[in-house]
Amino acid sequence: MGRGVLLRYRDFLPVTSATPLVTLGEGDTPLVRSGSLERELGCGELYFKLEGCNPTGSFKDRGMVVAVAKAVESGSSSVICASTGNTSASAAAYGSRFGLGVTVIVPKGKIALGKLAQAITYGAKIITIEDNFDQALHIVRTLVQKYPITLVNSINPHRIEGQKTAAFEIVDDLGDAPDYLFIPVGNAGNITAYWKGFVEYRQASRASRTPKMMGFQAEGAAPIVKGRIVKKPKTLATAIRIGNPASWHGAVAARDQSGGIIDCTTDDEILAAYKLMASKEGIFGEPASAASLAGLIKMVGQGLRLAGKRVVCIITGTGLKDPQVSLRHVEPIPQLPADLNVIEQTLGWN
Ligand code: AN7
Repeated sequence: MGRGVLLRYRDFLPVTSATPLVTLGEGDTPLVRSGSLERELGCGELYFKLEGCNPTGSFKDRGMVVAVAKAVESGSSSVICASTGNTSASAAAYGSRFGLGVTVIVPKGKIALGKLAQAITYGAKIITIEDNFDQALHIVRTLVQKYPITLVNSINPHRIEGQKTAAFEIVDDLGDAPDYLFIPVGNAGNITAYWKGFVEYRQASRASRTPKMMGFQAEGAAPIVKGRIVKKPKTLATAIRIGNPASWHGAVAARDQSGGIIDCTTDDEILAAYKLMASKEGIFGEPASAASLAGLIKMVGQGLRLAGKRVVCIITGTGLKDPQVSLRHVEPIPQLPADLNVIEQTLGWN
């Protein structure tokens, strides 16, 4: 507990005697069994993996700790990333922890408030651009050609290495791989990483099988589903507002090798799952995270039979990151004087 992924899974990671084993306590996140949705959806067993419990509130910390440790090991003094928000928060945190300079480039107005607050407070140098994530990543790729600075987006293979540890944890917790894994897809690094983790654990005989990988994009940002780049991606799930995923091929390989699918859900389906997960299970994930549950609901609606099956939904980030989505979609909240009678009347309790 609290050892961090570098120490816990060092045998499966690019850890050498020169790698600093620093941690903020990432990994070891809860795998929580569903209280009610499992029955409603007819799953044998349904679990949520709460990646929002990582130190900066998203799964990015698993990969960032490895990428930043390797950057330090190689003598780098600064890192850079493009981000829809969570990668920048994580890079800023681990960069400050390891004493590195951090620069982040994010799309203006399209990153959730909590994520921006994190990057600011951790002390990163922040640039916003009047364009989307894909363009920010293009700029970052160009900058690292010109300056001695380490790129820590998931095209850095150390990020994928760290993120695959979430698959290890699921197998360690369940005793084997699940039948199905539902996961949001944006830049597609995470689905690529999970698949790598499940395959490596099977090869190491820690698991007897691998799950079907069920990836879900947002309908307005679904390049892999459509088979072409989306120039102007649109979705309220800003974390996955990505039109040209860097790990496109990794996602397709995960889908095809596992016998899974990559599909999309509408923003309305994402919002419904976002509310359902909170109101029925007590789990507050961010909108992008709800794409996994929205995808599961969609598949069950289309006739996927999950009786007797073990299903895991990855909840990639905490809902606290993006309170504005919640507040925008709420009924008006009564504002009353501090008067017991009026409050009782409004509650309908008298
Ligand atoms: C909560 O932070 O791309 O498919 O720049 O923040 O591995 O990209 C975030 C992605 C899912 C999609 N859920 O994962 C970024 C960024 C949440 C996320 C994804 C993201 P990938």
